[in-house]
Parts: sequence; structure tokens; C-alpha cells
Amino acid sequence: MNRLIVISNRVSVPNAAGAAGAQGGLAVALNSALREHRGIWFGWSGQETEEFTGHLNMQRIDDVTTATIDLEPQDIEEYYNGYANRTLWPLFHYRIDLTEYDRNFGEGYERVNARFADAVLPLIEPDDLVWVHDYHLLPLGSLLRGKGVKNRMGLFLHTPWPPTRLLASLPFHERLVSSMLEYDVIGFQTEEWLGSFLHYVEKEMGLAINEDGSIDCNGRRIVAQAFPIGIDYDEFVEGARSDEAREAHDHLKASVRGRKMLIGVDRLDYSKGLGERFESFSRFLTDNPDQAARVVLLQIAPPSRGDVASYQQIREDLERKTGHINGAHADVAFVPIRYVNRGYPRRQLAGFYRAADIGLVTPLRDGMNLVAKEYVAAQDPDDPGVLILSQFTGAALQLTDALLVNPHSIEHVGETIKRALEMPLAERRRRHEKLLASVRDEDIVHWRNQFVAALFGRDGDGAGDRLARDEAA
Ligand code: GDG
Repeated sequence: MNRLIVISNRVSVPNAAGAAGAQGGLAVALNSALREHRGIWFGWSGQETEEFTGHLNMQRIDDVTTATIDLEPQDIEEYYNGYANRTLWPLFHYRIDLTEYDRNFGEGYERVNARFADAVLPLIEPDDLVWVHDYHLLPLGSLLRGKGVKNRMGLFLHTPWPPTRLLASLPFHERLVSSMLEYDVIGFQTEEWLGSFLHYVEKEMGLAINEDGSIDCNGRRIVAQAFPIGIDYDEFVEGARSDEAREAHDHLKASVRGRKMLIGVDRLDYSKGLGERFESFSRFLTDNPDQAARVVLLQIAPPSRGDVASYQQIREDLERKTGHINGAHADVAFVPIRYVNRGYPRRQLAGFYRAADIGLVTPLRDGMNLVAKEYVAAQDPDDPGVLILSQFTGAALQLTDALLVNPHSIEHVGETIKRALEMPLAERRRRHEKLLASVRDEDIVHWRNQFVAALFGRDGDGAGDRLARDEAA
């Protein structure tokens, strides 16, 4: 069996997944994929070192070998806090107003990608499949090619891909995208982001797109395709049935004392539309004063990227907004918004989802959104809650039986909350059944098999069978 070398910005130790609390979607996804492979996961340790050495820290935990490097403070500032999170992240989420263009960031990004290439090179054997993740490492494949790596290499982008007009505002955008064409497979979450990428390749680079969507460039054929990521369904459902989940569910249910509950779970990020969500809930309360004492919104929002100013700003804005809304609608016996700035273990989270009558998932832009899928998976099929989902998430293209909303329209989201609260049981069940089938069938195993198959150059089911046989052998 070919080994898998997974490369991502951060490496998150598999065992810690449940306990860490504020795990991002990428970490959750990769833990599951790696457990089933004789693979290596390489990336930044998250630690700082005074001077970069490239020393590899190797560990074997829970069937996954991890190899990490430490980075210098300047690397972290320019590459991670800088180009990745102040330039590419906002730009890829259509937030050109928050996008910062600083030459030092670009240089730091290229320097750290080169450091990644140097450090991972000795780990790569001739038959390994190399799978690079996300916007932090777009040029890594081309740097590895420059060092003679001939292996099959793929890139999966977890974020959206922006429209050509927006991307063209990025200095040296052609260089960045050209470097991506050294991968054999480039994966996106949805057809929409794939379409934007192909549009760029055609219009800005003058390359022809073949009928099957592949691109021919410098004598090589590149597969560009959508691979919608899913959740680890079996693991999640098992967790949702645990004592820990049940206790969390009962505790939360008791605390709301018969009131209906809406839940939001998001990293504290401006792309998640939390301000608009709170305002929509406030609008619902204003328009339905009889409901004010009967409904509560629980928002779990573990802080992230706290070194970046726009994240400090969103945190302040939300604190102010929560205080304002609670001040306007609270009574002595209740507050309408419970806003919690911390993470919880996954099993507890599953219990919280199940306790909620509505999953309120309203990002302004999101590559996929795994929270929507987790909410669906955690429901009681006999008495399921209702998912309200932003049409601007990748998940909305699959979860079409959710109540789809435009998160910018405060009135519409407010009305949709009302509709969800009044939805008859039969409709809730009908919608949930379809949503659940999608979440279960297009899970993370399916996603991984499809991507790895494309890396092999085969169709997805073939690779799935092959991997299963290899596992059994
Ligand atoms: C990126 C893309 C794409 C959140 N709070 C807690 C917690 N979480 C977990 C959730 C979920 C994950 O974090 C968040 O995943 P999302 O997909 O919603 O969002 P991002 O972090 O922005 O992820 C996104 C994803 O990558 C995968 O490709 O879907 O579009 O932006 O699993 O449950 N987990 C725990 N405690 C918390 O308090 N344990």
C-alpha cells in the first residue's frame, strides 16, 4: 500500500482531538483519515523557536506518525498571522475590506513554504502519495518539484476560492496560482469554488480547460475537482450515544427549563456571521414579543487567531452586541443569548446539538461547514431539530433540505427562526431524513477515498475497495 504523507500548517495530535476543545475542522478531518493509513502527518508544531533549525520532532501516537518543526517568531508573524490569516483567509472569504497586502507577509510565506519543503523532503519515499492541505501551503508542491520530487501530489483547499476579480487584487496572484499547477490533483469543497478556479485559469492564464475539467499545462495533466468534505459519521454518532453526551444534553435541557433552544457553534471568526446572527435573533424577539421568554440562543464560540487585530475586533463587537441584545430583551428570570467563549469536548458538543430545537448555521462565507453536518447527525430521528443554514456555505449545496437563508437579511433569518419553531413534526422528520442520508453517505471516509483515488489516478470506489482490502490484509 502506498503511504500517505499529509502536510498541513498545524499538526494536531490525534489523541487530543476529543479533549482539545477548540479543534478546527481540518484537524478533525485529518485525524480520522490518518488513523486508517500507515502515513505521516507533517507540519508546524505550533511552537516557537528562537532560530529555525528544521529539526524534525517525530512521534507515533494512535497509529499516526507525526513529524513537526518549530518556527521562528518572524515566520509566525509574517507567514501565519500575516499572509495566511491577514491576506489569504479574508481574500478567500470575499472580505477584500479586511485583506492586507504587505510585501513582508509574502516573503515570509515563501520562506516558510521553502522551509517546509526542506524539512519534509527526507521523509518522502518514491511510492508515497503526498497530500497537502489548505491555503497556507499553496506553493509547497512546486517547491518540492524543484527539489526533484516526482511523486503524485495533491492539494485540497478547505476554504472557498474567490472570484477572479477579487483574486486579481492580490499582488503576484499569477505566480501563486501557477505554482499550484505543479500538483497532480487540486481539490475544492464545491463545484462553485472549482468553477471560480477554472475561470481564473482560463481567463488570467490563458489555459484551456478540457471537457472533463482537467487542465493541460507544461506537458502534464492536472485534475481539478470538487470533493465535498464530510464528518466522521460513525465516530460522531458513537460519541452522541455516550454517557458524556447524554449528561451534557440533560444538563443543558434542565437549565433552559422548558424553553426552546437554538444553538450556534463556531470558531470566533468574522466569516461565520455571528454579528448578523445575533441581530437576526434580536429581530425575531422584537417581532415576536410573546416568544421572548420562551426561546434562548446558545452560542459557543471558542476564540481563534487572537493575535490578529480583526479577530480582536470581532470579539469586542460580539461582546457589545450580546450585552446590548440581552439588555433589551432579558427579564429577571432569563437572558435570551448565552454567549460562551470556550470550547467543549466533542461528546459534550454532540449532547448540546441534540438538546437544541434549531441549529443556526449562518456564515457569510464558508468553504464547507462541518457544524451543520454534526448538528444533523446528533439529532433524534423521531423528534429532530431544524437546521437553518446559510446559502453561502459549501454545505448548502448538499444539505438542500435545510431551511436555506441569506445571512445578510436579518428580517428573513428572523422569520425563518419563527418558521422553524412552528414546523410540524412530520415536516421536521421528512427533512431530517434526507439531510441525514446526505451526511451519512458523504462522510469523511467517502471524501478521503475520492481524493486518494484521484491521487492514484483511479475512480473513487475502486480506491475505496483497494484501501479496504489493504486494511484487511
Ligand atoms: C475549515 C473551513 C471546512 C467548534 N467548536 C468546538 C469544536 N468545534 C469544531 C466543530 C467542527 C469544527 O470545529 C469546525 O469546523 P467548520 O467546518 O465548521 O469550520 P472551520 O474551523 O472554519 O473549518 C470549513 C473545514 O475547514 C473542513 O474542511 O468545513 O469551511 O473554514 O468540527 O465541531 N469542537 C470541540 N469543541 C468546541 O467547542 N470539540
